[in-house]
Amino acid sequence: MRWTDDTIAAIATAEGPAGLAVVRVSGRAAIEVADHVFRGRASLAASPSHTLHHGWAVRPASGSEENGRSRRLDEVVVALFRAPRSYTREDVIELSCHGGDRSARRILSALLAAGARLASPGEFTLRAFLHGRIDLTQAEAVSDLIHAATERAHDLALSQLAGDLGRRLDQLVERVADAAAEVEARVDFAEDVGGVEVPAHVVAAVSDVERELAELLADAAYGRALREGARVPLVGRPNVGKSSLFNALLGEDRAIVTPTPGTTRDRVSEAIELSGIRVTLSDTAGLRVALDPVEAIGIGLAERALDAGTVVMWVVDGSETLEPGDRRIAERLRGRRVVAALNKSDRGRRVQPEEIRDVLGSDVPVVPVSAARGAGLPALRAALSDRLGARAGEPDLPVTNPRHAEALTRARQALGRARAAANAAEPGEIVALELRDALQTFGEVTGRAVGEDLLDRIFSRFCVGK
Ligand SMILES: Nc1nc2c(ncn2[C@@H]2O[C@H](COP(=O)(O)OP(=O)(O)O)[C@@H](O)[C@H]2O)c(=O)[nH]1
Ligand SMILES: [Mg+2]
Repeated sequence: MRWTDDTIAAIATAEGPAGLAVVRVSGRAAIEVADHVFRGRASLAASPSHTLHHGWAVRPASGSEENGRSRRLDEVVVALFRAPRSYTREDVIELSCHGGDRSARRILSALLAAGARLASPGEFTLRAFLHGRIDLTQAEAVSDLIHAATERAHDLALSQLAGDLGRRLDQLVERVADAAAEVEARVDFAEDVGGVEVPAHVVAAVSDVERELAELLADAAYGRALREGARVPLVGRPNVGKSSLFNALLGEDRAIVTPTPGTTRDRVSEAIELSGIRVTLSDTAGLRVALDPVEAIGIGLAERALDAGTVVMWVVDGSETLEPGDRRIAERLRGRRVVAALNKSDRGRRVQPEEIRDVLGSDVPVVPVSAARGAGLPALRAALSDRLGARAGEPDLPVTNPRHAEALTRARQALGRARAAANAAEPGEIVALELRDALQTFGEVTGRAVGEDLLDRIFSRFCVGK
């Protein structure tokens, strides 16, 4: 994807029956191209910016057509935005037509015939970024906003879209840039300023920024779970009550429950919301040696779900003593984030939480529940949400994107190296180099220092028309 100012067009709305659809055009010739397909009272070229025009979209008659008449495509309202006061900062036209599959497609095809090029995914937003209207975090927020699965995720995307993260990073960048400038000045004018030693206030400023970055990153895992959702497979021996618990958590009878072991042969997945996170629970076939080929397929799926899981819910029949089968499963769960449910608490308890913790580690929450009676479910939900990193209240969560978290972690490491070098009285050049490295890394987040490759990767995940 190169930086061009040619004219792009795309359908901005989802397909299917709907009240309206919107076709968007942006670029140098946007108004001219739109005038080719629009018939209203006045030409768009002669109209002022930020005006609406009612009329018809048409496919103009080609020279070879017999009656020489243009063909109506739909009744439309056209919004005209002249550069630079537009989404992309270029001339932009938005044609609102009727929804459904035909209108927008025929209008788009007429616009392409009139000289526009079909936009790549995210290309409108890419142009907004390249023209400096928004930074890269804001551009990425557009995509997060569209894909937000919960209200909490939506709120976070809105805050990022409004530039909250970008502004916070700009403040940190300014302080690091000041520190770097001061260290470099001392290197350049060592004689005038009395030595190249890095002054204490510069070291203090660097460690302040490090601390703020650590705070930003502290909840990055929760932020990521909010942005991307989490997958939680329920695993355990056959007949311990995985399907029953899955149903109880969903509050509806979705999965098949039978007293015969091995009946859940498919994975069944459903999403619930926990602390603003979309949590996809999946009921799985019991992990054991398969008795028949169909069940074997189910077990294969369970093993795959285990690999993809963010947190695993291990279901044990707590009314019976642990079996070798339970211990074998525990072996496989070692090192993963686990929540253990001691099910069938209505039949008494013969498994102690310590037995579970002895196998899986002392930090594993063990919650007695009864899927049949619905007992213990709030505690189980709370343990799961805690395991997903959720915090109570409305924590400040600016970092939701793993790309940002990864780059900010590198920036923090570079600052740590700069501070260590300064404390070890290493040459100022070394300290300055690390500070510049940190600045470069901040630039990857805000988009001030990004290459085409990264932009391609980011924007290719967008919808076309956005
Ligand atoms: N008493 C009691 N029985 C349960 C409970 N949960 C599940 N069961 C029973 O245990 C059997 C197996 O349950 P199911 O959910 O199919 O287990 P799965 O094989 O692990 O999916 C069924 O007969 C359920 O009714 C519970 O909390 N208490
Ligand atoms: Mg089952």
